[in-house]
Amino acid sequence: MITRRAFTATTLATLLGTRLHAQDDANYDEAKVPPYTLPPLLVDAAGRPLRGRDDWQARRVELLDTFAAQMYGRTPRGLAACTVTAIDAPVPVLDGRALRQQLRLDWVGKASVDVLVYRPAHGRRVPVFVGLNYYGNHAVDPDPGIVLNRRWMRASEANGIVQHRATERSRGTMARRWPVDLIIERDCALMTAYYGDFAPDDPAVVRDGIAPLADGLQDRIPVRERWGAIGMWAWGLSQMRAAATGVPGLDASRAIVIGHSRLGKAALWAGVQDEAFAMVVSNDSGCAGAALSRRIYGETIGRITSSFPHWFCGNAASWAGREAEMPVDQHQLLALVAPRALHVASAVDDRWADPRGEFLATLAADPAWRFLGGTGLGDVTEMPPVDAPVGRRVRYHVRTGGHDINRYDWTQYLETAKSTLHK
Ligand code: GTR
Repeated sequence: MITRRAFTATTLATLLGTRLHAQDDANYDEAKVPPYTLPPLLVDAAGRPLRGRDDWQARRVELLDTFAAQMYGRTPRGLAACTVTAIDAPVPVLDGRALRQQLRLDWVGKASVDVLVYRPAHGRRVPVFVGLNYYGNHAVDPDPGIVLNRRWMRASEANGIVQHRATERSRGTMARRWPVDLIIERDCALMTAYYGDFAPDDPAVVRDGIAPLADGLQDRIPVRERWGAIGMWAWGLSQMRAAATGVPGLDASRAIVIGHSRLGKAALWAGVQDEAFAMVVSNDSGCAGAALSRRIYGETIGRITSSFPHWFCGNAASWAGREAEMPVDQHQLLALVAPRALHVASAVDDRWADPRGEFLATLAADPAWRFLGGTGLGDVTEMPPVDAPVGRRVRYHVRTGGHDINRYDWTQYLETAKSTLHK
């Protein structure tokens, strides 16, 4: 017999013989968000108020350590550096306004990653967006000169993936997410690589990227604190930033790490660990990204760690259903970007990623910018309406539409880059 309490949406669906989409069976009711108290931002682990920059630096180290041990895993020390070689000479594109070039990051005999670079043809050094892509560099633009990535990919009919491999039909299929013309027009550059080159996104194949580089370096890291795919993608983003140093026309001191969704989580984790990133962009990163875990709205720690165990360290799953007891929440991750520039964005229909939870985390992180003597969100206290970005060194917008990254989002990121990084 089904009691009233056990009568959930899932049982209803089972009785009706229908299958619910996994994301339908989640809390989307603001009235059901439990009362919660966020871990305070400007106190140390013992609860003492921070007094100045030195205290913040010490607290920063503690917070990074907690996020590593409990969520993303520890980035192994001593990972080998790569060699960077040019696959081709710069090719003029966009009617000569830009140059397109491909580089190879090589850990000889162990791993390699192809990086696609677009930069303004004028050659002066400009800020560079560093971001991973989902279906290979060849999906970013239909240009037949871009190397077709033949590595393992997640199944996707729309992206021309056949038996987990890209085909000629895959070219340009993700172009709408990469408005190269706009990036160039706003005097910025782009560096992108296929995320699966660093860590293929499936537990069965996740080791087929750079994971073997960590062999022998993790003996002193407790098994449950060892990194997962988000950690590897984040490390990859830092490797790309480092490679930007040697590329003409790219200003590696003004590198912006950017990512959408799971790659937004990776961009945040890269941006907080690697302070050489001058700006951090989280696009619809949601649970374990910019959204507060304690709200239990949309995706939860329990859901994400059971669907995607390979993204996290072993300890992460132990917080399933115990969000209120977690030693940290995501506002503290965002705060680790301070005093650098941060842009967090949501999409109003992307309820799975909890847009309000992303805004509230940004608002709760903002005191870190003020504490360090800068201006983050400014006088913002309420979530803005759709398509009305707010903030200064910390900016936030919620866009019309669903889970995606589009030209509107990029327009906002380019604006943040212009107001915070352009000389
Ligand atoms: C979903 C996942 C989200 C987000 C998203 C994506 O299935 O639950 O956390 O990462 O995938 O990456 O598009």
